[in-house]
Amino acid sequence: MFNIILFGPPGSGKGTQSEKLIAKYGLKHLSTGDLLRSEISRHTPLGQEARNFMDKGQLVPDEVVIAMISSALDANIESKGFLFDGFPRTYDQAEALDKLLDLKNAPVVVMLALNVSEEELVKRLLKRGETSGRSDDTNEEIIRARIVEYYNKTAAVAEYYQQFNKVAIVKGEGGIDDIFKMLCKEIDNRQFS
Ligand code: B4P
Repeated sequence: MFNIILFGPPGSGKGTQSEKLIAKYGLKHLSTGDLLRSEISRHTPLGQEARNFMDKGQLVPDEVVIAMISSALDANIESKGFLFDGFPRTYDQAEALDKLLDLKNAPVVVMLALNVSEEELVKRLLKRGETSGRSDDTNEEIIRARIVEYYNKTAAVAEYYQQFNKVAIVKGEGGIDDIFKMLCKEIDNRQFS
């Protein structure tokens, strides 16, 4: 089993690149953003709680997302490996993920970190907001709040994996296929080394 984390600020292309990576490597895609939006659309109590945070551009509490990931891992025990998209987003989530994966004897192989400038992020998310119907993508103030959350709480996750020498930084601006090729190169270097 091999596990990959796709990391980066909101709008850096995690969702976009995840689709291509899971198709190539046959991994199970676990996006906490998608899981939370599915809870919201099904009007579950968890979804209602999550929505209050997401609509303000804030992170959903750790215990909620960690429990969600834990059950998703248990439900996909036969998987060849996981692509974590948008998780972990805090230091505590990173520690919790390591513990969960230790139990399965299946560590994270690499954290792929997409690097994109703030102005490009805002531009992309406002553009997506024109068609996505996502309430957190239509208001520039909320988008900037998400980016601030990222720098305050999420950027530290890269430091966590850096101590194990597992971070690969990839430029997330340019053509989608060119970025995909750079991500694949980083994975292949580790998978077969
Ligand atoms: P997410 O669903 O994870 O989404 P995201 O960060 O907004 O976007 P992503 O980086 O996936 O962008 P995409 O590829 O789609 O999070 C939403 C919210 O959920 C968070 O704010 C938080 O409240 C909550 N949440 C999720 N996980 C959580 C956790 N672990 N803990 C706590 N809370 C959590 O790309 C964006 C746009 O850019 C797209 O329109 C795409 O077409 C475009 N694009 C992509 N690559 C491009 C390129 N190379 N050039 C030009 N455009 C590009």
